[in-house]
Amino acid sequence: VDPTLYYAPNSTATITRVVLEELGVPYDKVKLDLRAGDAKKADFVRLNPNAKVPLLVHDGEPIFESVAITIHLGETYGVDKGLFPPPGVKRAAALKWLVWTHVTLGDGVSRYAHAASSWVPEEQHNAKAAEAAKADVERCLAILDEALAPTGHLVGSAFTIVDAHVASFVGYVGILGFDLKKHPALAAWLAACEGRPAAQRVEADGG
Ligand SMILES: N[C@@H](CCC(=O)N[C@@H](CS)C(=O)NCC(=O)O)C(=O)O
Repeated sequence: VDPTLYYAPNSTATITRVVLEELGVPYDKVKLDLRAGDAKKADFVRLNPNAKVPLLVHDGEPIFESVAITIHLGETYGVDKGLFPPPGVKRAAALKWLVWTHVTLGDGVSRYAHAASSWVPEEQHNAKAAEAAKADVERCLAILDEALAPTGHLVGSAFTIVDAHVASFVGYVGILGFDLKKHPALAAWLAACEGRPAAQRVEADGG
């Protein structure tokens, strides 16, 4: 079945799995064991020189970066279904939130994770850097909460795969220890996205 998704459970590729499920696109899955170094094996690196998941191969074209994959899937399968906006200003709003999530929110999250999280060796931790990163992430969460307050969605007033993608990322921010409950619109939106059948199917299948 085309496309083929290379993924690892509970990784950035989980975002792509949720998006594929929301769109109802049939796809083949290739599961990699990151701890066993599967992403660094020659056959995979030929397809993705970054040695990371997700990777989507569609019609022979290897596509890396989860945002690029979501945009491609949205354009290809989402517009007719009303799950991704057609070209125009609503499309721009979709791109804005997808890019913001990985570039602006993602920068703070990444700095926080490197400075304070259990998946980086403790001797590399840095309390001051963690504090600064935490403040940046908190600011981003407040921005997201304010954006969600009017309609409960990021683009227009109905659910799109932009909600699915960004919520999947924000769920991970919660796992890092940020208190999402103090942002009421964000918390309600996250619970709604996580409760959707597509997200539940991915969760039941290991993430
Ligand atoms: N910016 C990339 C990030 C992808 C990424 O960092 N993937 C991690 C897993 S969450 C990975 O595959 N790491 C390779 C490894 O641990 O061997 C995206 O959004 O697709």
